[in-house]
Amino acid sequence: MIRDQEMMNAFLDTVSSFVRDTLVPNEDLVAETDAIPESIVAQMKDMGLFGLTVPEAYGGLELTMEEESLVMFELGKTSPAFRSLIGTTVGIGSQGILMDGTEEQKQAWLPRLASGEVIASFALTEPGSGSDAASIRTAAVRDGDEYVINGTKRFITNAPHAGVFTLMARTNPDDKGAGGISAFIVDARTPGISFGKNDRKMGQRGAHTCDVIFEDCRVPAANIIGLQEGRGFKTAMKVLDKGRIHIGAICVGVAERMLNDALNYAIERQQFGQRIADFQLVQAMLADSKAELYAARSMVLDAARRRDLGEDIVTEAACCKMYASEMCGRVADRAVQIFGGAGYMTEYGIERFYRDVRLFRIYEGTTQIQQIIIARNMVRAATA
Ligand code: COS
Repeated sequence: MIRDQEMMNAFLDTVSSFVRDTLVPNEDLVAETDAIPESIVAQMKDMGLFGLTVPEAYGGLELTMEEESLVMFELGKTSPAFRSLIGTTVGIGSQGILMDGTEEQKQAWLPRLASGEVIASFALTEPGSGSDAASIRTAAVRDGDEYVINGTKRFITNAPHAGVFTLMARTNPDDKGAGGISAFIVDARTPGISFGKNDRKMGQRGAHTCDVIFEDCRVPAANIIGLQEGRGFKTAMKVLDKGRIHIGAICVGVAERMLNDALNYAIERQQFGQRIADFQLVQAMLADSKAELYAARSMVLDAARRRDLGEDIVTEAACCKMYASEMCGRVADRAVQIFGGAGYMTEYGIERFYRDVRLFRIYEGTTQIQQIIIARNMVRAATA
């Protein structure tokens, strides 16, 4: 759903110019220094990028899912590290508070998230719990008006920058599954929280992840999202459903960038006395990429529109995440192939994208987890 087409077009133009004029020229610097310059972070705040999904009542832009997807198509056309910086605040770090939080919890955090003053992070994954999210062991034990939290969270995106965590922890040790989990809002400055070293990753330099360790960390009982124990797993799943459409949209944006770079290279590059763009085997790679990109874009927009209408989109969100991230991987591979030897060389930039996009098939639920979600829902619907 697009609320005001004219305003949306103006905002998309602003994002598109920002990507072209500011972010793209800084891609190499970000990769070399493993950091996004402060001046760029400030511009992102000014543009409202941290508050894309926060309701206007709390100072955000309140984009619909369709609008958010269109913005991600644009923001995707540069190094994924830039999107990653706003990604957890716009998505998985804030949406639990928005979806299931009390009014007081929303008032306390959403305005500061929308302005970019505080970065939100989503702490679900643990050393022993990745795809099997219901098996988390981080424990939250009630003690008067507080919970005492102990455990380790792993690979937490933006943890080194976070001001607040949406933390999933087990409040009922007798329930080893999804029902024993609660979601907490945890101020990152709470005593008892420490951070591991930044992880060294395959790609996405400039985006940071690390372990977050909770040792006798005391969190007020008033910080359980929605003040209800045992609802945390469902909150996490709802947050991830939305996040998966968002990731699908980003994959479309990055794939468009890579395909565009490959097309320009194929037009410029001469071999056997002609430009390689005129060779049919190169054309096949361009055409397959274009068609798959179009399919992913259409899927994302369809799922986003359905979500805006209030439909159940669990299956569609998983389809988007699976198809768009796999498509993005294939486009990255073909782009490197079209660049040939240059595709393997750092200075041409395409090898960096090839490494950067590998993560999309893994985080927020691997391709295999999406397959399980899709097929389970099919079987359930057919046998209900
Ligand atoms: N929305 C709302 N509720 C949901 C839900 C969703 N999308 N998916 C599951 N639930 C509910 C179920 O209805 C069930 O509730 P009841 O017990 O009341 O029936 C409960 O949650 C448990 O669901 P389920 O039995 O399906 O859980 P599983 O342990 O089988 O796990 C998967 C389900 C595999 C889908 C889940 O663990 C998952 O998404 N894993 C990947 C995690 C991930 O993406 N990690 C990335 C880390 S963040 S970057």
